[in-house]
Parts: sequence; structure tokens; C-alpha cells
Amino acid sequence: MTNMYEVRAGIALLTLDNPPVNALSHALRRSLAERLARCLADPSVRGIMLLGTGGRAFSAGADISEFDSPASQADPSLSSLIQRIKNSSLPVLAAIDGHALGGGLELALGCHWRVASGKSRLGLPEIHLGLIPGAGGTQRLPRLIGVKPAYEMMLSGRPVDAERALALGLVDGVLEGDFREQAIHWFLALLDSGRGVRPSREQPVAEDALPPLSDRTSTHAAQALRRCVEASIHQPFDVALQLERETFATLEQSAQSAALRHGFFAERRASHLLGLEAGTRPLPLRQIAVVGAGTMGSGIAMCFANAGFAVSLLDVNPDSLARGLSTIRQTYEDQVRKGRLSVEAAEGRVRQIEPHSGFEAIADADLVIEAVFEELAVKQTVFETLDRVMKPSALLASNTSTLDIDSIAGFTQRPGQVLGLHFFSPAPVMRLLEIVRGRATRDDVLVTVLDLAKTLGKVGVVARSGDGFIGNRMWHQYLRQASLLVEEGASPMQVDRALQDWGFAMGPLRVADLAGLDVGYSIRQRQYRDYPHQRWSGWLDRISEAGRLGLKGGQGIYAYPEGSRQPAEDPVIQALIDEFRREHGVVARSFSDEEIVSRCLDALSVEGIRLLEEGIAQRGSDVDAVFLNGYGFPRAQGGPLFQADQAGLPALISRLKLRAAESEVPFWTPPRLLCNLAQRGDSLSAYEGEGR
Ligand code: 3H9
Repeated sequence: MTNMYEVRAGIALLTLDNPPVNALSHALRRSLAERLARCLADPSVRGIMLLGTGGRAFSAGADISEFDSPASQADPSLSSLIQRIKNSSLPVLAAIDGHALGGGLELALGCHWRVASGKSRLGLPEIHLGLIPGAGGTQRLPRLIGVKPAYEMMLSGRPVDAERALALGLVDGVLEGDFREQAIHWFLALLDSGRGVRPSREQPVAEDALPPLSDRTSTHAAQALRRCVEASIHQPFDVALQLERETFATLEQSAQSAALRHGFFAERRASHLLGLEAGTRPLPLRQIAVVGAGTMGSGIAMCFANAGFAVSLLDVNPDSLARGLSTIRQTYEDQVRKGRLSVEAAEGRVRQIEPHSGFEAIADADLVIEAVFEELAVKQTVFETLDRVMKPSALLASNTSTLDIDSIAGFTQRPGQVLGLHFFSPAPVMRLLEIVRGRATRDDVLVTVLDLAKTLGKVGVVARSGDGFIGNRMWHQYLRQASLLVEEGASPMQVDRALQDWGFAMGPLRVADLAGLDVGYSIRQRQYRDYPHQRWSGWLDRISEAGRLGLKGGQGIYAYPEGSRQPAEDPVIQALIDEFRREHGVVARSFSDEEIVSRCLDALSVEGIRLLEEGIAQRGSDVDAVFLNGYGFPRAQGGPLFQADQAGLPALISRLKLRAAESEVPFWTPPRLLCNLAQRGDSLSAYEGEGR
């Protein structure tokens, strides 16, 4: 950080210089306070302008990594820095070029004037971290833009663009061209017109009724936010500000906020490859091709079109290609109908997807993603063809969810450029992208696709090749426990409800129905061969063998009366389960919801730890990022390994030993890595492997 201080035509430029996003760390706050004091003592200064460096961000807010540490409160706190700005005898302008978020926007709200460049985004997203704005935002924003819009902006956490900010009165001007020069110009004109210091707290708050919180939005943080905004109407400014400060401090200590902050950093950490050689640069990706126009291939093509790429969609079968294109068109039309996309944007996206039926047409693509039938022999034909046809520098990716990437790489003469890109269904919606690294995959290739994941708005997580990679391997253990719990006495509905009440988007047995029982059945038949020591409960297989396919067939573990997507308990299935228990001499017992949740979570943790031991996952937080973004794990619980840390590793070890004594050795045997970490007092979610 440089201590930049520059005076231009009587305007002191105080630069927020803490790359990459100018988080308001203690060092930056102190440096700003020192420079502010210097300005106020400098007779040549008429006005003070705060601006960010680099054009990426004014500031992304408080330094989240400082939370829970003394640095977050160290003098000057953000609130006291804002107070000094407010009390400044010289007018202060916030010149926003890029993101002004959280404490970054609160800092700007504390300035007397605000201007923004056209590309700026302004918001108070603290709610996504289980927090409320804690440096005056809940009081100053309602005063500036009105109670209702301010409340809605803070409750949704969604930033607004510069144009909207101007319409709301959040900024005083939107400037184009050379932003810094324009901002100086704007400020000088303001000062020359005789205007200057303008405290927002003196403006009254208009009374406005707040809309009620729905079940979905009613979190601790949302309730706290509502109380603070109500205080902005009914309480004096200082009293309400004190309430905000105390509420923020309580929320900062909450388990929910700790979990959400863990999720935030887990997703970002995942984008860094461990053991990377310095100077490794991403390769240019301009032209993209997708092979296979089925559900996955079409969905992947849409991901690229949505992110502004032109993409070739290839299918050698003209009927499949036509079907794929028709699905794509239909999906965009649905989005237009729901008001999510304009007609022009939808048409533009369809045009960005260019259909082809011959490989030669895609030979110049920089990256090709294969999404054909999940069988090694079929992949072999495609990869041999791609290797022959594609330009030598092209990267070849497979969307396989089960097959060995090294075998696929072996079909080519360029194994360093072969990798897995495992999109989840529906591809345009699901945020997770598992990036599967073969033994030979080059680091620059991985860095390239990690960057690509960000461009596509996905969370990319690197996994080594291995059965089920990270996510599906853990998922199968989780589903296996769900099936065993039913065998032992719980009902499918109880298992699903217990996990849903705990926060999962959907219970595992409902997901099995949604994914198709035939899919799970065929995976299990292979797993019985590959892992003979592992016991699944056979009732699930019997349902498939009875011809029930799950949701798509209208009946599976549940019944779906008259095409409904809502599962209903089916007496036929209860009878099938009872029969299965009788045959196997199982006396059904009752389970508490806590027992169900604890056992399913332990299964996820133990398998996640094994993935770390085997080096398939790079770090503990990657495992959490996978489950948060691909499997409906509740964000407010932070991820399976974060949960294990919260409950304490010694407690987990004791539970696993009990489970092993009661039933399955070696599945429940505590992994060595877990014992070592527990002994050292280290945590699972902060564990990092060795990289390469
Ligand atoms: C707050 O302000 C509380 C106050 O109300 C009260 C205080 C008293 N802190 O996302 P990216 C890092 S709460 C620390 O990949 P992008 C991030 O980890 C805060 N670090 O870039 C990453 O590190 P690395 C309210 C932060 O361009 C790097 O910056 N603010 C912070 O895709 C690049 O980030 C928010 O919730 C931070 N605040 O997106 C905003 N922000 O390079 C949180 C980022 O090591 N931030 N980093 O992986 C964001 O939403 C996005 O980062 C942003 C840029 C949109 C700004």
C-alpha cells in the first residue's frame, strides 16, 4: 500500500490503495485517517476527493478476513473514520469507479458528495454474510434515498448500477470519459458554485411502512436489519446508530455469519491452484465448441452464450442437433415470458450458438467440451477424432461425471491439454463446475479454466481424477446412509424432512427421484463390484427393479399424483420396505431427526476427509465449496467440513468410533488425517494439501 497524497488545483486526492478490491483493512483505515488530517492542515486544499485505484473497485467494504480479530476494531474503526470525514471542515467527495460495496459504500455515504462512473455498482450486500451494514449504512441510506428503497436494497443485498443510483439519489452525478479528470472537474465546479459541506444526518427520514419479511427472507440478519431501519424512522440518529453498532457486533459473533463468511472465502480460495509455479499465465480462450447437443451439451452451450461467448454446438446426428437447438430456443423464450430476459437479448443469445454437424467446422476452437453419451468407447471415438481435427493448441475437455480422465487423455497425443469440466444439471443454473485434473494436465490449462469458471459465473473447484471426483463420491455415501436409515426404521419422508428442516434444499431421497432412479441403480451395480465391503440397502434397488423411474416416470420412492412435482408417501413403497425388513430380519426402530442429520453429515465428513487424504481434493474448503454450490447444502451451515470443525474434531472421532463399533468397519473408522488434525488442534476446513 502506498500512502498516496496528491493535490491538484486545490483538490486533495486520497487514493484507496489496497488491491485487488480496496478492502478497508486496518492499515488502509489508518492511512486514510492520517492523510485526511494532513489535508485539513494543508492551506492549499479546498476539497478532498476519495477514489479507488485501478478502476476495479472504489472499495468492496470492510476487510472480511479481519472479522473476529482485534484488527477489525483497531483505531480508527470504520465508523470513526466516517465520523472524521463527516466532521471535516473541507468538503469531501467520493469518486466511485467500480464497486462500492458494504463498508465501501458506507464510507461514500459518509462523504458530503458522491459521483460514479457508468460501470460502477453500489450496494450493501452484508446480508449475504449474515450481517447488516455496521458503519452507518442502515441510518444514512434511508435518509438519502428513502426508507423503502433503502430497506429493499439492504434486504436483497443486490447492488444497483450507476444509472439507478443516480435515479435513487444515491449519487449526485454519473460521469463518463476519463473518470478521474471528470471527477476533479465536477468537484471544482461544485466548489466554485459555493457549495461544500453537506451532512446527510440532518435530513429527516420520511415515515414509510416496511413490507413484511417472508419465510424465505426471515433470517436473523433480516430481522435485525428491519429493527435498525425502523429505528431510523422512530429514533434519534445517534440512538439508532448505536443500535446498529451493537446489532452488527452481535451478528458478527454468530455461527451463521461465520459459516457464510467461510463460504465466501471457500469459493474464492478454490480459484487458486496450490503449488502453482510463479508466472503461470492463462491461455487465451476466444472460440469455444461443445460436442453433443443433448441436455448437458445444450445447457453448456447456453452457459457460454449467457457469458457473451460465441459458441459452436456440434452433433453428428441432425435430429439430436435440431432437438438441442429447439430446447435452447424454448428455454430462452421461457425466460422472456418470465420477464428475465428481453426479446432482443434472447434472440442474440440464440444467434451466438452456431450449429454444426461436422468436426472440421470447429477445428479452430481454443476449447472444446465433449458432452456425449457416458461410455468410454463412445468417448474414445470422439477424443481420437478431436485430437486429429483440432488445432494443436486446443484444449480438450470432457463433461464426464464418472469416467477416468487419464483413460480419456490416453486417446490423444496431447494429454497435457485434456481435462474434465463437470457441469451440473441444469448447466445454466447450477454454480458448481468440477475441474478434473488428469495426471498430465498442465497447470496453465487448469489456470485457464479456473479463470473461465469465473467468467461463466461459476465456482470452479479442482479435483483429481477418481470415482465420482469430489461431489458425487460424497453424495453416494450420503445417499447410502439415507437408504440404510430407512432400512433400519425411518421412513423416506422422515429422512428427507429431517435434512430439509436442517437446511438442505432437498432431501436425498427426493433428489434420487429427481435425478432418475435408473441412473442411481446402474451406478450402484458398478459400486457393488468395485467396493464389495460396502453395504447399500437393497430396498432402493427393488424400487428400480419394479420399474419405477422417479419423478420423470411419475413414481419412484414417492408417488407424484397427476404430474405433480411434490412427493407424496406411497403405501406401495412402505409395504415394499416392510417386506424387505422382514426378509432381512430387521426390527424397525425409531430415529430422532437429530440422529438422522448427524449420521448423514458424518458420512459426508468422513468421505470428504478421505478425499483430502487421497489428494483428490486440494483443500478442506474446496470440499465445502462443492457441497454448497452443487448439492444444496445450506449456505448458513458453511459446508460439511466447516460443520465438523464447529462441532469439534474430537467429538467427530468419538462418534465415528461408536458407529464403527456398532456397524461398518472400515467406513466409519476415523481417518488418520482427522486424528492428526485433531491432535494438533487444527481444523479440517482450513486444511491444505501439498498441491502438485
Ligand atoms: C462490511 O463491509 C461490513 C461493514 O458494513 C461494517 C464494518 C464495521 N474483504 O470476488 P473476487 C478478496 S462486510 C476481504 O474474486 P471479483 C477476495 O477474497 C463486507 N477480501 O473478485 C479475493 O481474494 P483472492 C461487505 C475481499 O472481481 C479478491 O478480493 N462487502 C473482500 O469477482 C478478489 O475478489 C462484500 O460483501 C472483502 N470485503 O468480485 C463484498 N472482497 O484474490 C464482497 C473481496 O485472494 N466482495 N475480497 O481470491 C465481493 O462481492 C466481490 O469480491 C467483488 C469483486 C464484487 C467486490
